[in-house]
This record gives sequence, structure tokens and C-alpha cells, in this order.
Amino acid sequence: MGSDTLSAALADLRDRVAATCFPLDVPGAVQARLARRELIEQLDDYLLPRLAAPRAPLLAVVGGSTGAGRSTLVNALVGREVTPAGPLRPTTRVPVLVCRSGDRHWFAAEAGIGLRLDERVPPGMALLDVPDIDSVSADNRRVAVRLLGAADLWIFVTTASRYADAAPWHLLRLARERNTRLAIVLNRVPTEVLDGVRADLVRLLRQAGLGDVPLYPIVETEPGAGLPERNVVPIRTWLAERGADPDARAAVVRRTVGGLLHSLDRRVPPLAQAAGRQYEAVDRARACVDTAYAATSQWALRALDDGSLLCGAAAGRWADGDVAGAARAVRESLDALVADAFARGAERSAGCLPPGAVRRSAPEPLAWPGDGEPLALIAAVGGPVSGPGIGREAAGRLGTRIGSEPAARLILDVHRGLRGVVAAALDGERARRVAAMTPLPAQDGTGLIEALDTVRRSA
Ligand SMILES: Nc1nc2c(ncn2[C@@H]2O[C@H](COP(=O)(O)OP(=O)(O)OP(=O)(O)O)[C@@H](O)[C@H]2O)c(=O)[nH]1
Ligand SMILES: [Mg+2]
Repeated sequence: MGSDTLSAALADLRDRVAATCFPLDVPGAVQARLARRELIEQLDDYLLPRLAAPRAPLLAVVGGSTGAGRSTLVNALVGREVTPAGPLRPTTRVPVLVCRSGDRHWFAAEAGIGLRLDERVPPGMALLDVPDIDSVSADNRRVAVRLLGAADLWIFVTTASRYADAAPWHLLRLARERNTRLAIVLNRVPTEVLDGVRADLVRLLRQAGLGDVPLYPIVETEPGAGLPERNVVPIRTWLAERGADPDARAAVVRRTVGGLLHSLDRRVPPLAQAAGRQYEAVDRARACVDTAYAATSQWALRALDDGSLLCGAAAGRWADGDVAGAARAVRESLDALVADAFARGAERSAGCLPPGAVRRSAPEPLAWPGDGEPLALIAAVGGPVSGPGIGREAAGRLGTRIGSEPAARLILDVHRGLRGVVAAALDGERARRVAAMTPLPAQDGTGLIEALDTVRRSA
């Protein structure tokens, strides 16, 4: 453990987790987005830095409910006010890190974290007073939970009136799952209820599989009396025992790192599955869009061949002897045909796209062939040349002018050209619609499992 190989394997896993995305609202996506963020934060905040600096002091994070007396406890442990305590809830909005001056270099100056130096911090230890975990402020809550993820040790502060609240228990179970070293401070307990409350909390801890966690009750003092130092001696001793001796420190780190590595087995596979589901959903959506546009394309090409584009305005102009006007009307009908095909494609493929996919469609102006020869254009959309109608008349007039074989060739060329433009326009639209499903997952999740295997082999 602590080897470069493990760090490299974890860094690779981190990058692969960061490369996943869950844009489509398919089952499991919401949980996967949260799990992804939590995992990246924990790798960045704890595992990778801890492995890079195994000799850094232990970070003891003091967390818990608002007003439980976390800041008061930190001040009492240090013997002076390093972090303000007060009656306003929440008082601690910015985390405060307290360490010895000789340990300062281990902690990069980070915006949003106050740093205090004090030689009374137990050796080999740094204390972090964090915002409350059940705060009314969502930012506070998030910062607190994130900092708990960065801890070597958690000192969890609760009170006689708050110890059964749900929020702390969720985090305490998380600590157990991750095997994080934990101590619980039961603060502000009126002397007369001390035994009863302590017994009840012990019962709850056992139920949560935390029966072996040290529990430090502190009796309620008079208002304004502060927290006498003698009341925190056992907690300071617990910290000092773990911080002073390099072997004891290493044992704590081994346990927390080991717990986190173990938790990867539980956390990475669901992420890989969710990435796979996104990938499959995109794949299915692509195939569905392809089918929708293939059908639309066939419909549009049939309309090119059946003479229907010569109905309406084009037929009127032709009847008036206005050949150029009839050709213009054909071009307008072609534009309308493509616009209609885009709308049909959008409608047919709408059900293909899972919620969360972005939709866009921007028809571009098309260049139709047959510009130089209106008769060829009219004949090319006139339906079967053998049948009666405007198409046949236009082909006949063109044949009279340039010869029937060259006329037939030209009409065929224009017809092929028209089919090519319609097919390309619909193909482009289909491709845009598929691309609009981005951001597409770069991988299907197997890369995550491979990276997890490498971590396992390196641990
Ligand atoms: N009477 C009495 N007051 C206490 C005791 N412990 C803490 N307090 C008071 O309770 C209030 C809250 O204490 P803090 O240490 O600020 O609590 P916190 O957990 O840091 O709270 P936030 O940072 O606001 O979330 C302060 O006014 C303390 O003086 C105690 O044992 N007895
Ligand atoms: Mg506080």
C-alpha cells in the first residue's frame, strides 16, 4: 500500500470515472451522477493525496449537528479560541483547520478553509472544524460531507437532544462502511440523564454495527461556563495516542485507506453498469433514429418519382405556357418536400430519444440540379415518362430541341441528382439528430471495471 503503482492505478480509475457521463434520464442515472461526483471527490480529497504523503499528520474532522458544540470542543482541545463558537445557527460556515506550525507545509492553502497554528494540537494530528451536517444551508451540508470524506478520523459530536436524528446516522453508517476511525462525543448531557442517554446511544450504535466505537460523554456546563479542559482530557488522550507514534498513525491511515479501497468494490461496478446503460440507450436511440429516417427517405424519394410535385402551382404555370415559372414552382415544391420530410423524420424519431437528449434541427438551403434546363427538371419529377402528363410533354419538347437520346440522358441525370440531394439532406438531418444526443458517453463502463481490477492487483 502507498506504492506508486497503487497511486497510478487509482489516478487512472479517477480519470476513467471522470470520463463517464450520464446525460440520459435512464434508470440509475440520477444515483450514478451523485456516486460519480462523490467518488471523484474522495479520490481527490483523500486517497490520492494520502498515498502521495503517507507521513502527513492525521486529519481529524470534527463533524456533527449544528449547535452540538463542535467549535467549543475544538477550542477546548487546543486551550484557546481558534474557531468561533456562538449561539447563532450555524456559527461555523467556513471550515477551520488547526495544526502545529511544523506541520503547516502538509496542508496546501485552500480557499475557503481557515488555517490556525497552535502548538497545543496533539502531535501528529490536525483538527478540522467543519460546518454542520444537517444545516439549513445546503452549501454547508455539502462542504461538511465532503470534508468528512477527506478525514483520517472522524470525531462525531452529538448531544443528548440530537443523538437519535437521522442525518448523523446516515453518515455514521457511511463511516462504518468505509472503515473510517471514529469517536463519538455525546455533548451537553445533563448529569441527571447521563446514564440513560448513554445507554440508549450505545444501543443505537450496536444496532448500526458501531458497538466498538469509543464514546465520550461530556456533561452540560452552566451557560457561559465554556467547556472545562478536564472534560476533554479523554478525547485529547485518544487523539494523542493515535497521532504521536508513527506506527499508530500508519495503522489509522492503513485502516481508512483500506476501507476506502474496499468500498470501491461496492461503488465502481454500479457506476460501470450505469455507464453501460447510457451507452446502450444511446445505441438503441441511434438505431431507432436510423430506421425512422430510412422510412422517411423512402417516402420522399417516392414523391420524387410519382409526379405529385407537378400538381398545384407548377401545373398552372405549365398550362399558361410559363416553363420557367413551372420549373421555379417545382423547386419550391422540392424545398417543401424536404421540409416535410424533416418534420416527418423528427416526428418518427421523437420517441427514440430518451429524456435528457437534446433535440435540434436546422434545415439548410439546398442546391437543386437542372437549373440550366427547366424542361429537364420538369420532366425529371414528372413521373413515368411513358405515362401521360406534364412530365411526358416536357420530355417530348426537350427531345425535339436537343434530340431524344441526349434529352433522355439529361433527364436521367437530373433525376439522379434530385434523388441524391434529397437522400443527402435527410442523411445530414439524421446525423444531426444523432449528434444532438451528445454528450455521448465515451465508454460503456468496461474500462471502469478494468481500472478497478488494476487497483485491486496493486493494493
Ligand atoms: N451551557 C452550555 N453551552 C454549551 C456547551 N457546549 C456548547 N455550548 C454553547 O452552545 C453554543 C453552540 O456551540 P458551538 O461550539 O458554536 O456549536 P457548533 O456545533 O460549532 O455549532 P455551529 O458551528 O453553529 O453549527 C455556543 O453558544 C456554546 O457556548 C455546554 O456544554 N453547556
Ligand atoms: Mg461551530
